[in-house]
Amino acid sequence: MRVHVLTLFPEMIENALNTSITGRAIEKGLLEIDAINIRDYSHDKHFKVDDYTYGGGAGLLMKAEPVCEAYDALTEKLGKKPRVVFMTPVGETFSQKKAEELAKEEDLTILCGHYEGIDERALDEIVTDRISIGDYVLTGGELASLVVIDAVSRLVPGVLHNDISADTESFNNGLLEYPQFTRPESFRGRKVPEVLLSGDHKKVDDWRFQQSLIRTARFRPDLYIKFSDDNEAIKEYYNKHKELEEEISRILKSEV
Ligand code: 6GU
Repeated sequence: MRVHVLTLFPEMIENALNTSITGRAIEKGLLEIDAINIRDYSHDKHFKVDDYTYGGGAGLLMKAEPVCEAYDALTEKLGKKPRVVFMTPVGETFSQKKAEELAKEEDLTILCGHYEGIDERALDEIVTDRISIGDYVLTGGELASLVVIDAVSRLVPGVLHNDISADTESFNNGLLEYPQFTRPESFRGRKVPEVLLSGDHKKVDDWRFQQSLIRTARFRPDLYIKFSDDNEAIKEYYNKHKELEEEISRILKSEV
């Protein structure tokens, strides 16, 4: 997968992604990061890329020409027009589902704004998707784009060590992940749950499933309700595990 990032801070993108799992994916040729400096497309002899906003107001806005010309140079080089994601708090909230959708693209372009944003006409010209990473405001789109690129690249085949780890994790079945433990067996008096030492895989799987239900109910009741609503399998499961059903009801009523 190739990710083309249009930004005023290309080193911020490169430095972050050359590390750890994404760094190894780049080395292995599974992921290519093409950070394009919008400033290289400035018309100005001082390489200016921003200006005051029409109608007044504080702050500077990124100009349309350098953004669109950086994009034009990219489409010409690629010989096609890839999807362009604009990172903005005025966008749909990023999700695992959106990451899965973007991971199918061979070429993905991500546009990062800075200052007060980008001239709307540049966005109208090139943007296909607007993504926010949550309800708070960042100084620019770069950090947000790194979140998206990280989430997308771990879904590219071969990027993670084994394909199992991509689908047993939080959100894959709509529940949060169960707690995990490694050596030592006892740490500061805290013991690893006995069942995990039993070697009984069926019991381990069942314990993990129950922990996922409990944690989802506690930390993300919204997700728990989405999961359990109209879910015949879980209703049947609770018929056989009345104590668990009661524990979860108490959690949802915030009695624990
Ligand atoms: Cl994508 N950009 C900025 N500047 N702030 C944000 C954001 C994006 N998502 C949440 N806050």
